[in-house]
Amino acid sequence: MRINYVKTTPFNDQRPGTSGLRKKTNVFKTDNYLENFIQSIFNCLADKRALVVGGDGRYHNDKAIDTIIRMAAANEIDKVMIGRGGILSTPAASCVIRKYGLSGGIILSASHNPGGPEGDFGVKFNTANGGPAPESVTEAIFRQSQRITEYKILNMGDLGPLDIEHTGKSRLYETQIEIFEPVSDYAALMNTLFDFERIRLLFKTGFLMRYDGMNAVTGPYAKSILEGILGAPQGTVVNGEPLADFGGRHPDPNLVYAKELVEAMYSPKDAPDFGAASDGDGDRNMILGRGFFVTPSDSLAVLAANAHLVPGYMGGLKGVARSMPTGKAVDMVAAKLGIPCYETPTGWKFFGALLDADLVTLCGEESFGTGSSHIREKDGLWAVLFWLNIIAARGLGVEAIVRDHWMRFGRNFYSRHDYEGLEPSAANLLMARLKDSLPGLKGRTFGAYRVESADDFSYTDPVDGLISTGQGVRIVFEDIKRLVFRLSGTGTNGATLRVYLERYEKDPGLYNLKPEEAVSGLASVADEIAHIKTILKRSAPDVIT
Ligand code: VG1
Ligand code: CO
Repeated sequence: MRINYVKTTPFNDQRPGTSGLRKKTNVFKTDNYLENFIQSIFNCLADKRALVVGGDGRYHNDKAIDTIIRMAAANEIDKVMIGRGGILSTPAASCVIRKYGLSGGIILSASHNPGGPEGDFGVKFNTANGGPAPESVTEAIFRQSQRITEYKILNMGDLGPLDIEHTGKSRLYETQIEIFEPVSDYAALMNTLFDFERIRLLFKTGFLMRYDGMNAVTGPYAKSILEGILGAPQGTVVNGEPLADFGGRHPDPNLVYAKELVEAMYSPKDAPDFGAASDGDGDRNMILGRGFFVTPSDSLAVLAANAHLVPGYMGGLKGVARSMPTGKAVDMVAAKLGIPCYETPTGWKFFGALLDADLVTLCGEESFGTGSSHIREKDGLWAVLFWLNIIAARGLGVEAIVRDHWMRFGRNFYSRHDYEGLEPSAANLLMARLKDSLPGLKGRTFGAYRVESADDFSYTDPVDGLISTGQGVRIVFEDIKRLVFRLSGTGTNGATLRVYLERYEKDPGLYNLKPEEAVSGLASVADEIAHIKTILKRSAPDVIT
């Protein structure tokens, strides 16, 4: 075995977005593309003690992992831990980094984006706190990627790829290799947070659940924890096998892409009591009751309001945080609990700083992401177990818990409209014009809606004082109604405009409105203010969640 020094040409498109570097799989397969980015990460590593590597099992996962291991050995990383079979969910990676005090981790996933040769691939780099690298680090990696000329990789001679299918320790060149069981540490952590005994009793009484793994990474985790440890009936977990093409699914747990689960939960006969799904890399969650959908913004609020029933959170919450576009339901809970509520830009790294400083305990995003101080990533299965714990402790179903929540706090109707595959020039034009119009909006009235404030969100991190500007346009109307506009940082097909609509009501007579009915007035105002239809030449959003 010897080290090859391979010439590479720098790339200009390796700036990681909201959630790592995400590109079409074909781009990652072009010569030196992955290698260039990985070497850039290694060039920025001050601490080369130990890394964890794993992914969501999507197409190209195995090849990329083999490349990364050989590059890690050539770059003199002391130790590399690899999830058996190359499988590791994003939350489990965060758990392992923290538990074993590693220098960081490399997670291969494009999250909820489809996989396969025509789909997407991605690389995320997490630091020693277990969370996504902060901007200072990702920018340094990006600068490296633009100027490096060479990468180092171990030449295995005739040995072929390293066997990662069996757990155990070995040595590769000077690097210690440990293949570990990807579920164990994560399951042990969950056991410290939730009342597993109580959840076991719930399943014993015949409580029926359906968990859709979407043929992505969480299948093995859910099977082991739900069916194995907690005694849910066999078959509770469906689509539980991680597949390279996710079984042709779009592994995004929402009402559109988790259609099978939604149909089962809304079936007039024999719908299970509780339904849930996660995304490609396991950090997102969707929560359903029988014939009932819980918006992610409501879910965060319900978890906060019921946290005292869950062992890991019984001591109380330090504070809560939500991303700016996320509905304000959790704000109402924080006010009642008398704890701070932080509003951050989109992306988990901002929560990481608050969690590290012990300012918050729970946090969440409208995009089906919820998490807590237990790790530094959002955590799909954790949210599902949290819900199970609440259901078991309260003896109420999902719908009853949410309706009771609305009676106490009011209802935040919420909807997100996505316009996908846009010409970037059109999307940028819309945002630019919208920003230009902001100063004139205050005090103006659109139908029944009077603008209270309008700004381009900028965030000052309370911990390090760093300022992030241009984080989305928010237009606040009287009586807690809001519109938010921002461009996606994770799409790989042209640009995506996200319009977030929120309307708060505290009249129980209105609680049965359908969310789309409730926000239809706001949707018209959004078009009037941002000229969506004319600038984008679209008559309706592509996806509503
Ligand atoms: C989307 C979501 C955002 C989330 C990000 C990463 O970003 O809106 O809330 O943090 O994905 O999630 P954007 O920029 O496309 O809106 V994941 O599950 O990819 O780690
Ligand atoms: Co994800």
